[in-house]
Amino acid sequence: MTHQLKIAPEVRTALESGAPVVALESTIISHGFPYPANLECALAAEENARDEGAVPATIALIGGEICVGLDSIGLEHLAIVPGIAKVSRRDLATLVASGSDGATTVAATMMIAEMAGIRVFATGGIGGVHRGAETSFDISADLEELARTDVAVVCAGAKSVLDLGLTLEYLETHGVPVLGYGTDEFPAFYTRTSGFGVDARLDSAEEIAAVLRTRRELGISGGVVVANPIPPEYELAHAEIDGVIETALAEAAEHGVRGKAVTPFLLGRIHALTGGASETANKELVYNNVRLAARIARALSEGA
Ligand code: PSU
Ligand code: MN
Repeated sequence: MTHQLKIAPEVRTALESGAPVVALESTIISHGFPYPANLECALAAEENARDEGAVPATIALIGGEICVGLDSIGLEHLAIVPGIAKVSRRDLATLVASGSDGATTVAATMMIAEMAGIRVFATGGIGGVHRGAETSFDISADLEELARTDVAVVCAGAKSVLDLGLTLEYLETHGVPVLGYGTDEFPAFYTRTSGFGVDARLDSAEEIAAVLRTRRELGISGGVVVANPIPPEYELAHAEIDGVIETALAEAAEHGVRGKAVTPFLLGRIHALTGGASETANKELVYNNVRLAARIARALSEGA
């Protein structure tokens, strides 16, 4: 399988020697932020991984090649070129076969990380069950991937554009643990709280690594959500962000936005409506997640 992956030399060396590696996704670059904030975030996310002693491996398709670890030219390409395809599980083979570029979602990044042997992945927020899913059937493929693929995803919870209660129910049904890092509550991306609980609270990277190791020893497959709240100094006010999210959802409904376009549309509107406040929060929570993911990867590597 791995012969089909283009693994960057630094990532390959780290994986071969059991050194810590953190996977990073690329939909966040091509569809999660406007340029140049997207490039700044992608470069700084990699720096944060290095500062914590892990090798970053940003995952994307470039010309149909599945890249695990990108150089700055690859990152710039994803940040600048308009219209790069958003790649989830269903799209992967089609885009590889046609030699296309693609920005990988949490789902596709998890698949590729597992193929490469990377166990820890940091992102901003996961996809989930959308509000109104009982009629739209809009449930992110990220959740199904978490059910089946053996990678831990460090995130700041999920945005309340989603139905967080139903998202957590879905994860429970599929046996995906939601571990709160230093929190009893599932965070809602821009805010540290959501009113929903996590399955277990763990206060150190070592304890999280111990859960991942134990799952492997017990032969339990599938993903794990590590929910890491945004640092308090960057948290937005509930009242402010809730209103913006309602407006973005109403606009999506008004414009008849459907399918894979929904999440990028909502993210774009939230950024536009908050005039940059959410952009800073979004970047900082990503860096915070990358640093925790790096510490978990280090703890796994030290205990291996
Ligand atoms: N949520 C965010 N930021 C993001 C995404 C989700 O707060 O950038 C991206 C991730 O790549 C995620 C994808 O995997 O959107 C989910 O898309 P969908 O809802 O179409 O499954
Ligand atoms: Mn969807």
